[in-house]
Amino acid sequence: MPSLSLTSPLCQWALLGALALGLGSGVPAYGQAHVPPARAKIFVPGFHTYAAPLPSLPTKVMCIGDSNTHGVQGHTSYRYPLWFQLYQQRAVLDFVGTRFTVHNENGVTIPDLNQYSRYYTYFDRDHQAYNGIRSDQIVPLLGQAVSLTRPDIVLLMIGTNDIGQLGSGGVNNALHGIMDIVHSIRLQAPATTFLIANLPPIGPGTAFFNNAAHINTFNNQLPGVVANLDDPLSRAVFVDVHAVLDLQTDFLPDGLHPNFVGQAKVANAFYPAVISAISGSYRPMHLASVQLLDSSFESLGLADQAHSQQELTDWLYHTEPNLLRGVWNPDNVTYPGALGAGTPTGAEGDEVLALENIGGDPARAWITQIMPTTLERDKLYTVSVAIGHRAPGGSRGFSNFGGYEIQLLAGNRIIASSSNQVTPQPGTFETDTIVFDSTGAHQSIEGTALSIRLRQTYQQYGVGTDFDDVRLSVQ
Ligand SMILES: [Ca+2]
Ligand SMILES: [Ca+2]
Ligand SMILES: [Ca+2]
Repeated sequence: MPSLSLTSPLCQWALLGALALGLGSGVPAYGQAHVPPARAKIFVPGFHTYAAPLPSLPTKVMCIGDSNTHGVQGHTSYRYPLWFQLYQQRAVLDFVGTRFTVHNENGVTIPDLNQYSRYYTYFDRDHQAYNGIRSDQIVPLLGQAVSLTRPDIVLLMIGTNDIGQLGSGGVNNALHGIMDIVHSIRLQAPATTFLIANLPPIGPGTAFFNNAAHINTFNNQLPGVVANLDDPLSRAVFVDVHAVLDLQTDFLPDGLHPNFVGQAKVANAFYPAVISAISGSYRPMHLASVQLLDSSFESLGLADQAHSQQELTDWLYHTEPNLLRGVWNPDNVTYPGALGAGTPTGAEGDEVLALENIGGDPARAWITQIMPTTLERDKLYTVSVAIGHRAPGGSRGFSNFGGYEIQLLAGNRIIASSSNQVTPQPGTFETDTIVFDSTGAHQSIEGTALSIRLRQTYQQYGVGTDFDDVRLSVQ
């Protein structure tokens, strides 16, 4: 591929554009901005989500769970010893989450600072854990936190409250809850590595002790569930914390929460898996070829004017109540040329993706395709998508243009995007293109899975946008 020198007209364009956008000296965090000759648009990778220069990107770690992650009775949970263990190894980490305290129990809102003397120093207190919570209850609480932080690694230890509250039924509840947690996180952070722990034993001292035997049933089944969740592009790895804990020595008097010693043992169990997730063996795999499936939304084979909300197998959906998403086969009032199996002007085939706003904010709604290919250095990635603007009077309605955003992600990071850069004439599709030049791409995104996301952006009731002919080329 041709390389750009700093003095080339294209590169000057890029720098001017970056300044005009208020991005200062705008050194791209992940690779070089590249301006396609045909259309002078500027892409400064990383600035969509990370405003500050990031010379060394930290790996983002989200600890998710119940009180044994939240911290109770003046204890911090395993997060504290794990943080310092990793810190000593000079791991560049950011614990992430929207919560940052231990549980308020009997008026105790902070850990015992005699035992946890570095709590208010450089310990990163951010987490996503909730005292007393079951796996099914935490699923709806994760969406915003994950979309804000897009963790690279999730540490997950949950199910004790499922089993404590629900007895034998808690086993399946927790196993399914863990699957739901993983799936819901992947919708927004498709290349996250999951380190999933089994459950500590339960001793006398808690009402949960009646159900203690079910912990073993759960723990026996969990490795199989984790193996099924494992994916080359989003690893799921089993972590055995049960084996390292001793009910006699490692628990608070309630028999439920590991004590200072037990927390360190839990941290020890997670530690090698976190190191592997950061450094190599659990990172998402490299795969060879680019492939985009159902890229023209033709898989349902709909008749003229038919609309279906059936989810497409090859796309992942993250929807909000106000977004009506489906596939339809437009009529030729909406798009001239679309009669029967005719192709709308600027589209491909006779069916298109339809994202329609039925009442408000669809900003967090999108559909995603994760591709079986990973980001490599010194390549030029080009994504193009045909965007459709419906002419009024057609069979489907929603003819006020709904706007759009196209995003290209590497791992969980947006490396290029375009929002409403083209406005097609009513009754036509116009193609928008985004480009990412991976020359000098930061090593933290090299080898991460590529994915493409499509969104509808305008928030008024009654607007709609059609999408078609999604393409990715690598040169
Ligand atoms: Ca943090
Ligand atoms: Ca199509
Ligand atoms: Ca048609």
